Amino acid sequence: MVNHLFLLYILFFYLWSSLSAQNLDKIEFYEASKVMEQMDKNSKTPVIAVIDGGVRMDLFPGAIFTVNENEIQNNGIDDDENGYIDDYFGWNFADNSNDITNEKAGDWHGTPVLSLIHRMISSNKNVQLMNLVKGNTIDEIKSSLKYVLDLRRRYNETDGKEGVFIVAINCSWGKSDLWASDYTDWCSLYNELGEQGVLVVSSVPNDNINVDEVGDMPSTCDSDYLITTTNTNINDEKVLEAAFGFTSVDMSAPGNGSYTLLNTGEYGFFGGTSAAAPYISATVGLLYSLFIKDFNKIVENNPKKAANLIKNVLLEGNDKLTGLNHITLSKGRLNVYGSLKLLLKAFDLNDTYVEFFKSLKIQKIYPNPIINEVNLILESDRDESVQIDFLDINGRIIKSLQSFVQNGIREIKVSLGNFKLDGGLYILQVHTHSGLLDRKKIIVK
Ligand SMILES: [Ca+2]
Ligand SMILES: [Ca+2]
Repeated sequence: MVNHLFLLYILFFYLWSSLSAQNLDKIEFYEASKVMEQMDKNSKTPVIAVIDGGVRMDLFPGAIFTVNENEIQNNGIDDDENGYIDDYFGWNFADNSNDITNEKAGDWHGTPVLSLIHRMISSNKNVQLMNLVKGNTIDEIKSSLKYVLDLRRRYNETDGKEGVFIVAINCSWGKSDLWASDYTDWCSLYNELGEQGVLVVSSVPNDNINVDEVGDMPSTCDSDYLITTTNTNINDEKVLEAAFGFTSVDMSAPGNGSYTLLNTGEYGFFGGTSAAAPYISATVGLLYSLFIKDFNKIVENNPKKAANLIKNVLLEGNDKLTGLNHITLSKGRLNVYGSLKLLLKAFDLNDTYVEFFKSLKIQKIYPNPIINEVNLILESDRDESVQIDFLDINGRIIKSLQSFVQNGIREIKVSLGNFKLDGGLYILQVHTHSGLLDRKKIIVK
């Protein structure tokens, strides 16, 4: 009996870690982490503000939350004169108090959202979070955005002596059927935030609608500092129940199938558009957390330009998906690694970190399912011979072929000849003697 329980535990643990990992794997988070671990950290700690339903603070380590240092806790005085009394940890815009937990509101939504961000920044130690509780009225929403704006502006104006270095706001919510033209004040806040160096990542509705046609706020706001996010699944398809829009929706992230900490304190699935935005917000925080001398200078002297640059690398460095072609502006799904590479490239640092970059990649396999011939598009940074293996689902090599890659992109045709593979799922793996490896799933008909 004990053995069975133990096996079940192992199975659960395996499932949990592989479930949590697959979305991060999709956005090449682990590859990016390997490079980021080698880099020095920015001397300033960037903060991601999460405007949501409040969280169960007891489920997270206290050190991940930033504090408003110019405010003295619980003395009944608005020490920093920002209009909010004792907002040491943040503010609750729903009941106008400094209680940023969700105990009173009973809202379960903020914990999984914040936890998804926490997961990505937890090993970095140089990104913090600010948890703000969202109100339901548009005035309360505007107040929460203004609150962040004020803290970051104060930070900029005092050279970091006061205020908070907030670089992103995660807004896993919106208001359906509204048009930017009716809410110019609300929209202009995203520009004002951007001017101070704050990007806002927002989620589209969980509905298969075109927000360009039916409206949505803030999706329809035309701001260079707003990143509107739809939801893709692990197969890189847009989730059916997720909105889209060629002009209003910037990109996607794999929110679907996210396995995260729920408000109950247990792990579980949380996979709507609300789960997509956090991957992007966390990436913004991570990119700002790095020591990139010339970039850090821009952050200090021209925060708006820095925000623009980060938005650009997110949109340009993502993976282009045919399914997002006519329904999002950038046509792509978040790729942390791709974005990091573009940021480093912008400051001529590619060569410095090149040895940490994975330099062999299977870009595409087609057709898939295959019959007895398959084409591989391989990207490499060197000329080298490679071995191409077909593995069964137990990881056993059942067929190997030799070929070579060249610096750049090369297409290889692989013929199985007389060798017959039974129909089913296989793994195609390409590896070099120098230890570079990439693999992809294939189906044999
Ligand atoms: Ca205050
Ligand atoms: Ca106070």
